Amino acid sequence: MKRKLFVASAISAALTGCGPISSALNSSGAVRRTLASAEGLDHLVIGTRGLAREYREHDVDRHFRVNGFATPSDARYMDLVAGNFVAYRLVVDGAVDQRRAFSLAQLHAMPQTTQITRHDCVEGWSAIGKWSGVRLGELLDAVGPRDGARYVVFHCMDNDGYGHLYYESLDLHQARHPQALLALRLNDAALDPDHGAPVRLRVPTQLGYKSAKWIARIELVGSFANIGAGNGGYWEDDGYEWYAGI
Ligand SMILES: Nc1nc2c(c(=O)[nH]1)N[C@H]1C(S)=C(S)[C@@H](COP(=O)(O)O)O[C@H]1N2
Ligand SMILES: [Mo]
Repeated sequence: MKRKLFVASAISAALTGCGPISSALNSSGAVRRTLASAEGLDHLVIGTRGLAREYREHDVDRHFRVNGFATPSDARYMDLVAGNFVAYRLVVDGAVDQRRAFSLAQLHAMPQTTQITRHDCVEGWSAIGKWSGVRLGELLDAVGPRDGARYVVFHCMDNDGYGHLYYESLDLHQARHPQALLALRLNDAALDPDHGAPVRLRVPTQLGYKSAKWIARIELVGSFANIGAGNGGYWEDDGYEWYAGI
């Protein structure tokens, strides 16, 4: 996995124009066009545009491992759990035509998709789960990204115990990947608190830390420079790669 990440950065470094080879070639229009689309090409080579493998029912790990920060235990979250998340609203705002606050019922009323995919944690373990919910692209269509929107930021309800909230981000291209899912269900049951209830992200084409649990708010932005420490995610702020394609 480390090697893949290294290869990914090596390719993007090669394509974003460092070094003498690229400067020698820079005068060519074709190369300039290639450089301009380096981000897209990088996805193509590494696989964000490809589909993650989908498995069969009997491959599903019925006891899906729990990992990451502790399940929120503050009064707000406990009240939501006690009330079966009826009071929950998924706020989607920022650079959108129409700010929305979706109830769980509204999310369930949108077209649902199911995927049986493998979750790969950077720590070296994997688990196969059956996830159902709303394609992130569907939600984006409902709010209408405005010109200038580039990233989709997921603000979560948990924190590291030192006051830093968990958050993650995808670019709009990754967010429209057909397997980028706002999961409401895991293994034929409503998502449970430990796995990120009521709404979590599932991005099977990227490492596990991208799949944000306990999402409270989705914010569209032109840049994530002013969010957290500015690197696009909690673990990214600690040195992890923002691009976590596998
Ligand atoms: N909000 C939030 N999302 C998170 C995390 C976290 O600590 N907080 N951990 C991430 C990591 S590193 C992994 S491997 C998965 C674990 O998901 P699981 O508990 O359903 O296995 O959630 C990801 N999403
Ligand atoms: Mo992870």
